[in-house]
Amino acid sequence: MRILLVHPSPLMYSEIYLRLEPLGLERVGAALRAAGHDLRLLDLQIFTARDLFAEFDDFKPRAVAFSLNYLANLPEVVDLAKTLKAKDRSVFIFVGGHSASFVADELLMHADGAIDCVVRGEGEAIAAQLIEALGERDLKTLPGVVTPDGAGPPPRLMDRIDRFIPARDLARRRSKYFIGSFDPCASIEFTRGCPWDCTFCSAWTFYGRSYRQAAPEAAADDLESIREPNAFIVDDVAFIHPEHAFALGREIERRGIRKQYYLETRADVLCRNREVFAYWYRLGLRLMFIGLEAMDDEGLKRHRKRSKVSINEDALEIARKIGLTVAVNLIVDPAWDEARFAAVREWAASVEEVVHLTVATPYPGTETWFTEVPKLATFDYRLFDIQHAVLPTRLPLKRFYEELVATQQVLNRKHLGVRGLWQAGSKAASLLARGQTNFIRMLWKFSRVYNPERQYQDHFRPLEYAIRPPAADVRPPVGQLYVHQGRASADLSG
Ligand code: B12
Ligand code: SF4
Repeated sequence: MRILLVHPSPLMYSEIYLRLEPLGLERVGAALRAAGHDLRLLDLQIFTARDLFAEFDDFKPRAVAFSLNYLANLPEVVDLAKTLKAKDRSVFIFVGGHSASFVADELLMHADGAIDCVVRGEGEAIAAQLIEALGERDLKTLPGVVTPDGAGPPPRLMDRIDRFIPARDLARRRSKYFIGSFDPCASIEFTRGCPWDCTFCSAWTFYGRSYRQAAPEAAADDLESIREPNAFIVDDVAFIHPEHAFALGREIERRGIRKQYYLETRADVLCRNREVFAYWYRLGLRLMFIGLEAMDDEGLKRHRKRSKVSINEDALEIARKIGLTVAVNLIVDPAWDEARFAAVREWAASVEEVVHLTVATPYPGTETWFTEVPKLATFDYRLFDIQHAVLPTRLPLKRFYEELVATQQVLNRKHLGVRGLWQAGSKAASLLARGQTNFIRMLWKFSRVYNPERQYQDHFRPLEYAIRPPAADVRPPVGQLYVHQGRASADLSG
């Protein structure tokens, strides 16, 4: 069958810092291709809605599959599905991905018949079965499938996460994918899931707190097939288990694969496994992102981060000694006032690392969805991108954005200070020489995208689709938040 895979457009953060290949769709695409289907993929982070409609008319797909990882993209996906369905009533439209899995019923309600079903959980195992079942079987009997008439049993976890190597050839204009000076940059997955349980995060509830690893040989096969000189490791928490990280590294070394790597991990994992990170530095690891989240132990406890400020400090010291460039994240509490923003600016100016700020946002699938939702200040999905305030702010909203953006600007300027600009300049020149312009564009775009007036005005856009809050403000038993019910929590000891 002809199937068109679609990734929605970028959110604010991706307009500046990065743009990455739609790995989930490439994995689902690999599974559909293995079942003999004819596929095309259109990534709206690069292409426009007009391109999508032209592709639809040209390819004449019998099914369209949208990826919906980000809640803020929900209205866009609903509108696109409605337009495509109006063009051809017979086309089968389905949606999968992280956020879709948590708000399946709501998505179908807004789509009003334009979306035929939502697929909850990982898509590789079920996508081909779903297509095969069309017109043959009642779709609502399939695991993870939710239709307007009812839902099938819970989705099943795949036995091996490396069963389908991503169909990377489906992503067109690959030179558009980058992160900072890693331009161009591919993405790769070594592990799936997270065994921790932070209150603001849904990475662990999606996979039922399970944690699976790709076989080193399969991961190296995948890496070897990547042409880009840089790779973004998409794992939620990289290198939790040192033996797996070393085995991956040895396989990469044995094959003589040379690339530069970016990854995201936890401070305590870095402290515990410092020799792993030092070894990976020798293999090409250069950039790393650590979610510090709070500047005091009380804040870390509130987020159930299961770590301490002293561990965060040790981790930064270790990373500096290894020679890694680190970006850290702090969660902005909507209760922050001018003094608090000033204190953060002061702290950020005192450390070497690049500091990112994200605004506390309760998402469906997290525990904070139940504890914070009674306070929601907006029901607009589009504002759920952790760059907007969706909870009431202590400062007047406009003032809050002024402080937020002023702080981000200071941090950005520090990042691109005299030394940084010089380095960025020489990096930019070498990228330009190779025809890569993503990084250079990023350097000049900040003020246009991060703009307090724009962020404030975003709250007053007409609201067509409103978020459906939970029926009661009681936290359900944790297991009920899980998309994949499967496994017990994995070993954290490393
Ligand atoms: C890598 C990653 C990114 C990459 C994005 C890569 C991309 N182009 O998609 C980058 C770094 C750009 C990114 C940015 C952001 N991210 Co992010 N990201 C992730 C992360 C860590 C892994 C996603 C991934 O690639 N996994 C590997 C692939 C193979 O899995 P997958 O995409 O989930 O796909 C599987 C299933 O979801 C499903 N599936 C997916 N699509 C489809 C489609 C169909 C039809 C079917 C059947 C199935 C299906 O099957 C796939 C295979 O099993 C997730 C956490 C997580 N564990 O999911 C957060 C996560 C998705 N990100 C999140 C957030 C908040 C953001 C930002 C808003 C953060 C910010 N600082 O502003 C930005 C916004 C980005 C944007 N859209 O513009 C949140 C989402 C919250 C929400 N509910 O909306 C998550 C869940 C992290 C978290 N802990 O809360 N992110
Ligand atoms: S450690 Fe990271 S991925 Fe895991 S639950 Fe906490 S924030 Fe989410």
